[in-house]
Amino acid sequence: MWSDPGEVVAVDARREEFTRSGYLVLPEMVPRALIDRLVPEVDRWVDDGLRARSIACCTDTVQVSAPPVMELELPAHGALLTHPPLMDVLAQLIGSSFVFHHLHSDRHDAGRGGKPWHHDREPNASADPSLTMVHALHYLGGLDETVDSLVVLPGSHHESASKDSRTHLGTSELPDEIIIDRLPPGSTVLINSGLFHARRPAPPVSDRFRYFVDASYCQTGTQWRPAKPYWRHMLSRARSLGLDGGRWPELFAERHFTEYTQTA
Ligand SMILES: O=C(O)CCC(=O)C(=O)O
Repeated sequence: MWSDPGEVVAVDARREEFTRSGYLVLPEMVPRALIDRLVPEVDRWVDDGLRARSIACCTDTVQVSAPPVMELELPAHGALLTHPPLMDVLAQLIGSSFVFHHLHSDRHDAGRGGKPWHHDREPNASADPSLTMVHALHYLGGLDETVDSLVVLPGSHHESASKDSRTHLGTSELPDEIIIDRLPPGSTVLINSGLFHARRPAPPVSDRFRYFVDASYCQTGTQWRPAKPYWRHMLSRARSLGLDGGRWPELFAERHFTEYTQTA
């Protein structure tokens, strides 16, 4: 297949930058028409208690089966999960063989408080640090001074550190951090899941909602720890809904996961 040499150089540069810094900002990755379908789905997810039920299915000590509805069964969420431009960037960054890990959807109210410094990388069976897990953080309404910002610590994904090794720092300012607080609607920040990041609260002066959806994907080549006890059901529904569009044969394959174990 013919490739434009300029495009090859741009892709290489993007991959190198992502490997070095651990993040990549993709302004307006999500088109307006999809945002307009996603926002009412997020409202329903939160207001009808579906989000709370799905969390309870993961945290209750007596584990019930799957929740009545999962995020990926909401049609626009399913479309976002495999949005073709997003899939193409992921393939450029981590290669074309990757598996879906989880999808979360939420609506943040002003004054809810931030989320302390942490990373989200899950362990894999071979403890292979060279295999990459990526989180796509989607800001449906964008980011500005009225809502909480995202802060990242470039390069921190190269450390071997537990998820919560900086949690005691809260959302405080750290040397060399980058603040991401101005993004147009529909922007996505791709992070290496091992990158330390935090949600830093904005002053509670606005009542604007912050619409936030995140999806994560793992490079194949080992078995990853699943995020939810009903992970098999989740992958099976994604397959039966045909979310991969016939393009991504590994995306919902069970063989890339270990058994589920509950974390503390
Ligand atoms: O809300 C954000 O901008 C980041 C959220 C976050 O850190 C997470 O979901 O792990």
